[in-house]
Amino acid sequence: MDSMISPSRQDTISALEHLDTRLLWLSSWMIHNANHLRPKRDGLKVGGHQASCSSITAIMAALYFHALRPQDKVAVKPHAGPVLHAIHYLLGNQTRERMERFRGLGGVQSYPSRTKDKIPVDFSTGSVGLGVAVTAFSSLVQDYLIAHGQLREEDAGRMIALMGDAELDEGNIYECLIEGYKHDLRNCWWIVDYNRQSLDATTADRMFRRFDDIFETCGWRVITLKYGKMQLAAFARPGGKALEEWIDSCANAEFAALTYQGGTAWRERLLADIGHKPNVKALLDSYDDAELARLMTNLGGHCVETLMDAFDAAQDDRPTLFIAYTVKGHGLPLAGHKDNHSGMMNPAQMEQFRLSLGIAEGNEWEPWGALGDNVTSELKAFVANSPIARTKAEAVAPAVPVPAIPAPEGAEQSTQAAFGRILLELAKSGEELADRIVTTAPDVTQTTNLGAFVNQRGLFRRQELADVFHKAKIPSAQKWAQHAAGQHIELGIAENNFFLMLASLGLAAPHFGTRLLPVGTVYDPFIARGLDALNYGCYSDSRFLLVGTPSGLTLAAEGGAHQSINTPLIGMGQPNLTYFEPAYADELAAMMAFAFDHMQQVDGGSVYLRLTTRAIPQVAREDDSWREDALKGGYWLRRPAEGADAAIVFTGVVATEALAAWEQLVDDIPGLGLLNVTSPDLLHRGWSERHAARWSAGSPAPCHAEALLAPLAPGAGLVTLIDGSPGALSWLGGVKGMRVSPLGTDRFGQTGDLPDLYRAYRLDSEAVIDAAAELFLGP
Ligand SMILES: Cc1ncc(C[n+]2csc(CCOP(=O)(O)OP(=O)(O)O)c2C)c(N)n1
Ligand SMILES: [Mg+2]
Repeated sequence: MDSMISPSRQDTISALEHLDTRLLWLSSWMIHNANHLRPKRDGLKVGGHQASCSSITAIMAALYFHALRPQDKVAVKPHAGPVLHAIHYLLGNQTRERMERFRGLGGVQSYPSRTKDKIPVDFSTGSVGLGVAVTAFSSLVQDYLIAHGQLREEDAGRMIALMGDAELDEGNIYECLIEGYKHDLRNCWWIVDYNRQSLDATTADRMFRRFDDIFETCGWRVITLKYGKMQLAAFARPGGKALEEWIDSCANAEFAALTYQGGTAWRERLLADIGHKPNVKALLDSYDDAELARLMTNLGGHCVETLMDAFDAAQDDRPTLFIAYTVKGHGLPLAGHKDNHSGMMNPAQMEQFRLSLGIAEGNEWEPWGALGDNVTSELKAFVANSPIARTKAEAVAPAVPVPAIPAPEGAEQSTQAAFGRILLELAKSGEELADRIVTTAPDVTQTTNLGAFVNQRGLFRRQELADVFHKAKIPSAQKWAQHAAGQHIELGIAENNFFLMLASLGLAAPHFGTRLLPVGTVYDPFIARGLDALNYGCYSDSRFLLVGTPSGLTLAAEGGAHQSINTPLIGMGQPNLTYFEPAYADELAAMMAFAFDHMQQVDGGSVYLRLTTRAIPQVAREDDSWREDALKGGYWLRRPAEGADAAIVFTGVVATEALAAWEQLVDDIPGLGLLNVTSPDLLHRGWSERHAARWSAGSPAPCHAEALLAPLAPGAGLVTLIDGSPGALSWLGGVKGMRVSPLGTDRFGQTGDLPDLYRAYRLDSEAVIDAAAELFLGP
């Protein structure tokens, strides 16, 4: 039990109002300092969004210092980052030094960042829309953990998004709403800072009420906070009804413009429009110009009392959308101007603002500057006793042991089929790892070979759903029963949802202190559809195994729209994601064991496997010596002779063509090597890190690419071959100054069978032989 006596309602309101003002001041000052006071070295704009902060300070004061419980998690709209830091400054979690370095190296980040900021950030935000939708998926993850006995129901928190109204234009919001409804979403609040301004302009009036309809259709409760208490009091007075009707019918742009113009303009306009109605003039006359401006902008989202009551009244677990009406730039001279998104107070305006708050020069960073001893100590106590102050730091979840993963047997195998078999064997094993695997796919479970795992482990759903086909005894290879113990989360065909689901699952360890090992499959070309969400997950340092399959031109008959070309470059270019492309099933098994371990390492990350449905002859191994090098990015399938003049370098499924070409060429090019690059990504990273280390860490060791290429003669020739962008391998020539003839796909493919396509797009052994001839004999 809390020994503290709860503050009275009036004391709470008064404390929250003070905190609202502190947050407004500190966020404005942080941005002002970075733009106007801190010396500039590069002539570039620093930026920051005072207007975006100002419209949400009351909402954040009421949420953080009143409604939020220690187990709740919040995504803060990107441009309110400074408000979040100001909150943690008041809580004692943020330093003045870092706030002084807002948007500078090592300082407060522009947008809340889980990994780069030093304060607790539950969800990164930045790319609008994603930070909102991710809260719904995290709520689903929470339900999954409860159903699997990894989290107690009483520890369930609310997943909350504080969002800008323009985020409601992002398609990923609606994809997420639909998925949320299917999965019976709960414990989720989205609070819209409904300032009716985006970056460019004021937002469309026509959307009024439409959002309510859309969300209610998807099972949400919608609570609109349009008026503040001061407005409600005015509406209750004689003439007030007319004023309320006028506000309700006022267009967004008109309201914004009048807000910017201030009290005199409000009076003129109101008198002209409704001054003739009974009691209106007397009502307006009872406010001076400044009060009238305050009254007209006393919207629900600026009234801490209204916000507090609304939050207090929504204590069940229904997903709830709060539409909190606000003014962008509230309380600042920027208020209402349509261009205020990047607008900033000039030094004179900032000075005026400081004076209006009674903050002495030199005291700008004081957390409680100008409040007086009594108020300061009351506020300090209020903040210290707010539930958020009891939030614990994220725990480090215990690691799940990774067992040996044997390679599936078979003389001919595709990597995709091998993937399915490895998961099936894991599903049948009693390994703890298998219990922590959660699979997911955007409506491609069967075609990406997750089916066998799902048959074993079932689909996850909070409420049991029988498999109708199974019950009716209709033969089907796939069991589709859904229950709380299931381990596959089936998603509709929306790749953005898929990547956000993976991001949320992969954050289970830091968010909930217990590990999940998410495995998601997607058709390789459609990674592009969810690329920003993939990047979002990686930026948040979420940990998952992404399987892109089938991939490349090798998909053959399905044609150019389904054949992925540039995904190797995506895999190479994406930080926090290690890309592997196995040729053989035993490589895949090694990579999956690596992945499950890497996903749990402190300095680990996520892994991307690019697979294919083409079965190829497997190679006989003399020993396991290939394995270590394969996990570093490449190994010699046929070792070159010392001083050899050439090597064939390949990645993935075209191993067969590379091997055939090697067999034909080896007599003519003595000592010819055959290099299997299992991860262009790791090889390239190692190479660039080695160069960077030269400047930072003394004498760096040779990288793996250098070590691999060391036996070749200086100036040797390399023929590179990949079913994807040739750029994924052609850079290898730069490692030791070798000539390269790069083969790969650099045009959209078309339908056809493999011999035709490999011939037309130059992926067959003939192409390798021709390229080798060109290297040595000239064109
Ligand atoms: C995906 C994406 N597109 C564009 C932007 C650039 N951008 C930043 S804020 C913004 C509009 C924000 O408006 P709103 O969400 O209403 O926020 P507020 O008015 O509270 O600042 C845009 C377009 C972005 N951050 N992310
Ligand atoms: Mg807005």
